[in-house]
Amino acid sequence: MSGSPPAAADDLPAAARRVAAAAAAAGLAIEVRVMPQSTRTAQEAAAACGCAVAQIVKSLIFRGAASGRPYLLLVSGANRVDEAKAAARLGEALTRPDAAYVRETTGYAIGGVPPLGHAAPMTSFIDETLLRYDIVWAAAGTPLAVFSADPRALQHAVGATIIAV
Ligand code: 5CA
Repeated sequence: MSGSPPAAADDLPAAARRVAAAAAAAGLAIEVRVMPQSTRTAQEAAAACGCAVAQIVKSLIFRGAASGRPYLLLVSGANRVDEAKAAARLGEALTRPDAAYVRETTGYAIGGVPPLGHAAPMTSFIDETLLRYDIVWAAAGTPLAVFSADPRALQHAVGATIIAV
């Protein structure tokens, strides 16, 4: 694995500290790594982490078309969400929100949105293909920060329902 050694908690950006605290509160022990190169996209994160793109957890926010409420979909970096299929599973049509909505509902900017530690809890789902891996990597609050986890432990910590995307 490339990248910097784990940063001491005090050295982490505030957003990354929020993610680490939320993970700890949910019983998930993580070490946040602040990488020297961008992890803004799944491809960049895979290159920085030295893993397959499929092992990158994209934390995608969708907006319920009727309810206006946010949904979190944790999706493998190798997969795209079939919105019609997801809508059928979630029980309402979905729209792709703008960056402001993502920041409002999660508390993080796009490119750093983590799978947990959001401004408010939201209904969450996880792509079943992520569960095939021993280790997956997710954003830790900033476009340079990541953490690794056992996908099953991450699923439990988030309280995500397993779906096929
Ligand atoms: N740090 C990486 C790897 S974990 C990461 O956050 N990847 S991501 O896929 O979860 O976040 C990028 C996603 O944000 C894109 O896939 C896209 O769905 C969304 N996005 C990018 N730009 C915009 C935008 N302008 N408005 C709304 N959503 C956007």
